[in-house]
Amino acid sequence: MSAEYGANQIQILEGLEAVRKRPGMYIGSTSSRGLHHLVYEIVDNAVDEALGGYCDTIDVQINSDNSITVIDNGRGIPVGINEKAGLPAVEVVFTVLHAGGKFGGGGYKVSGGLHGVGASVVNALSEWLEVIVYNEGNIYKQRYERGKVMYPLKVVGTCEKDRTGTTVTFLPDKEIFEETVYDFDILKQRLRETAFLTKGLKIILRDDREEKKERTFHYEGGIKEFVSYINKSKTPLYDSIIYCEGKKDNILVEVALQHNDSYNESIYSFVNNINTPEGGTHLTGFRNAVTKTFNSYARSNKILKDSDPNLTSDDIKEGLTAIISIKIEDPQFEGQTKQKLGNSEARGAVESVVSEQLTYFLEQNPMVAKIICEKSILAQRAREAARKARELTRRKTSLEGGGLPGKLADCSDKNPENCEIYIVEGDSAGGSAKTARSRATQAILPLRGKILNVEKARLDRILGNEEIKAMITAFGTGIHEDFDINKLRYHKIIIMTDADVDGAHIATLLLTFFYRFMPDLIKTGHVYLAQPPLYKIEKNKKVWYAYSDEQLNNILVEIGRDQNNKIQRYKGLGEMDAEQLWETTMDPERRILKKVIYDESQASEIDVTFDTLMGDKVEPRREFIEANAKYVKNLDI
Ligand code: TTJ
Repeated sequence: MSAEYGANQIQILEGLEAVRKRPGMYIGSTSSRGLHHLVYEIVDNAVDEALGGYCDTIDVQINSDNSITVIDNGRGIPVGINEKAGLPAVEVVFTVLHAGGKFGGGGYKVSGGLHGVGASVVNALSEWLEVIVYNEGNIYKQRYERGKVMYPLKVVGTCEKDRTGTTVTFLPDKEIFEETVYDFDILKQRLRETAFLTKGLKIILRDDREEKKERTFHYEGGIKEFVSYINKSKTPLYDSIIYCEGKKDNILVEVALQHNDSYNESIYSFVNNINTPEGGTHLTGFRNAVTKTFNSYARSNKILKDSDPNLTSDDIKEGLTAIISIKIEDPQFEGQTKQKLGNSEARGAVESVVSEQLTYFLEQNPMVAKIICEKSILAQRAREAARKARELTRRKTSLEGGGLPGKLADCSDKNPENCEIYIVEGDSAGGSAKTARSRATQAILPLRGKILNVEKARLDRILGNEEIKAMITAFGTGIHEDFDINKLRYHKIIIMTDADVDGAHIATLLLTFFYRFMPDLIKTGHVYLAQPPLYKIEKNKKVWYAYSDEQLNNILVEIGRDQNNKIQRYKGLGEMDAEQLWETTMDPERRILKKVIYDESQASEIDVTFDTLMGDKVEPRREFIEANAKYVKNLDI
């Protein structure tokens, strides 16, 4: 053994020891995240082989002891001696830091991206790792423990000459990782994404622990299928998925897109299969191309008139689902988290490939082009209208007391803490409430009929709605990012609707509006539901009110059931005169208010609830109204 060999060995051991000492520096964390990262690190090496066109199947297995096996059918990591290290190349791959890519000889590397630290880091952080290479009819094997070579690479058997590939099995080190149990779903998510991004590649994920599971991801359509997958739970605006593919300056560009009927965008960008959540030059190129191409198409086809302003990228992105995937030899990642592509040549490459092919697609598919242009023009108008509406409400609220809605009967007290506003269903009940109220502290805002469902309308329509405008100006807080709780003009906002299904529905629509536009109003406990009585009971000139059937029964038991009882069932607020309304529902001394509460930990659940129940189906809506109590807490005042 030469002196040089010995020196190399020492270097190697020092290198891997450094990884074990400061694992976070190499894989980000030693939590579940880092644990799963080990798998991607190994799989990405096999994906590189697939990108080169030498491998079409990758098997990933979670073994019963939580070790992981990754099998590919590529050429196999070379077993020949690497001159510089004087060792088999495969041994260098697993024992020398940053050795990845040295044997690739060009090409786009998935491995080596963000945290692309290579197989040697996985080896250093594994209790043990075994690699098997099938090559030229021989089966080679080597084993490592915590990075240390257990024996020189050896031939352990023979195989068919056409059987080639690499198999790696490793057990993450419990001394390093806080978590050593693999999560099938986490791996599933990431491997599915990898399969979408590498068209034609078949990835099989198997779980051999107690609960046996297996999933295969294989997409001949690649990112086109990725887009349909994302849009599956939405409603696409047209059938085709627009696809652009090309190569420029040695950068491979792939883009797939389709619009759906929502108002949100779902755009994901990747560089060498690595997600770039902060975007970068490739995303800028995409945005430029899309904006330029749609504007010039819309102008030359007179969909946009000469006097119309240009569409912005935001207009075109409304309801857009898109995947931008590029392959580049030397990706430069920037930004705080190194998740933003910096290579300036990527901008031009994406822009030119997308402009050219999108232009061609639009010319070939005028129906689709028209749908997208029209959707974008609607978005443009909505944005303009929303801007105007927002400015209007902003201006109005800034004028103290001025510009209040005509329908509002304001209170005279100017201290918001003392003030309440009743949002009342219907003009007639509004009239009674105005007569009944205590002028100093109680304001009344009557709303006509059903209010707009904000889940089903675009911002401009919402802000153009008279009822909604009236509420925003009356409250004084503004909405969304302009919302300022300190400007709230009434510390109690009280929804007063009929005690029937329609009334409950109106209350729900109002709560939805508050939830979407001024959630802090609910979170800070300023929203209440008034409780009008259901029954009026009269006996011998005495009067009782019942707010539930149970209460009615209790009263009847107390006063005795006989013919002298006169029971009236209120079908709506309108059946009460002003005095009755005051006594039963508005007098702070006697009324019952329910405070609407907001459970932060249920936020996404509430989100889904509103989405589902503001739909067209009547039954679930009824159920929600009954279940409404979940979000509403009793509060007797
Ligand atoms: C490199 O260029 C010569 C032929 O072999 C190429 C290569 O490295 N192929 C390769 C590596 N295929 N598969 C791998 C690989 C697979 C796994 C599962 C893990 C690792 C570290 C590498």
